[in-house]
Amino acid sequence: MRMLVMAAALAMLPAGPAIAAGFPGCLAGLKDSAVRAGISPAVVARALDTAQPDEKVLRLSRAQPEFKTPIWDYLGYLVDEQRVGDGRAMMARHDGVLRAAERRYGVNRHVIAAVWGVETDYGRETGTNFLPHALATLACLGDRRRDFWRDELLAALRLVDRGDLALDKLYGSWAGAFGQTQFMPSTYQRLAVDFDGDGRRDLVDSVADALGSTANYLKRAGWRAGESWMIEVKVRPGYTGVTGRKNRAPLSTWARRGVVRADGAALGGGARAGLLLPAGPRGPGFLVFRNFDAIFAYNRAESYALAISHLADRIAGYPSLRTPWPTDDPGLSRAERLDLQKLLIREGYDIGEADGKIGPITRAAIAEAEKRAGLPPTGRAGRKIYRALGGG
Ligand SMILES: [Ca+2]
Repeated sequence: MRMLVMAAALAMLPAGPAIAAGFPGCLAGLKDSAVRAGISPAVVARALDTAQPDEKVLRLSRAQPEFKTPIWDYLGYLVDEQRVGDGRAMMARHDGVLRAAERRYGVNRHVIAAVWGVETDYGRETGTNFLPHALATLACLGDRRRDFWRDELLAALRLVDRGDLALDKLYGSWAGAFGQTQFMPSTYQRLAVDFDGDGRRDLVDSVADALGSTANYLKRAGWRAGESWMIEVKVRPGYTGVTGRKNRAPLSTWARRGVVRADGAALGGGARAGLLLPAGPRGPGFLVFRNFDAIFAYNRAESYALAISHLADRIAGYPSLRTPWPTDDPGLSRAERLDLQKLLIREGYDIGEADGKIGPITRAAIAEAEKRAGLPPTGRAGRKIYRALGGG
């Protein structure tokens, strides 16, 4: 753990004068290509004249995950009661828009809302990096895919040039995803729609445009109207049969393989699904349909698609997973993570201000607290250390 923290600290050192020295020339080249691509010189100048290499962006682009997050931590954080409740409130507030998007694109409105909730907490956390500078940094100094970043930079500037957005709206993640549902600029260029009809595609400030565009994205990714995305199932203990999103079979075949619905209802029919067992046969199982793949396309991680799928179900009023995760140390909600940080501060750990974000500093403190409590030092924000410190 400590070794990894040190490795992360080393990676925080500046790129070095030798590498950064190439930046002005590269930036000039980017500006030339933008103008040659037809973007107005005034927009290019305003976007890039003051660009400097962004060390934070480079650091994040090079960061290696310190450990694999257990699926129950990931879902505990992304599908907590707060996000479910907020999702229901936001669905009520934007009912007309969500129903209109569902009608136009055939995509279930709870899934649209769940993408919004997972991507930016319903528009609350859209990112603070100025995209032209972040993307120029990656296009000039990134370790890989410099052409990809250059193209995303040009796509972002084109959105400003054609009047969809003002330049000062281009704030997002270090990797260029932005707006209420975190589109990459090239995706925005291709798939964003003007769903409120004001003539601009504004996925930053128009909830209607963002939700309509998200529905359009899912439809283009192969969403089929009226079909399911996921159902929770159970397999026999010790199941070693077929799994995998792409290994689809009719539900009747899964029933023959001993798979049963977690809610006890009968499993049958010709709809085709793949079986996911993210924590092995003892944990919750999921039969996932073609629509799950459309959600997967949004961020290309099965855990991510599971979070969206489950959050959509929860917002729609379905219960939590029926099978518990096979662990004696489940994950925490966001409120509990914040509370855990306050408890660590009370214990004297210097982790800065409690913000609910579990970074390397909080994880190091958790590992120390675990040792003191006689627990194995995992550095995870789990229920055991939370209870040991008096939480819950
Ligand atoms: Ca609009």
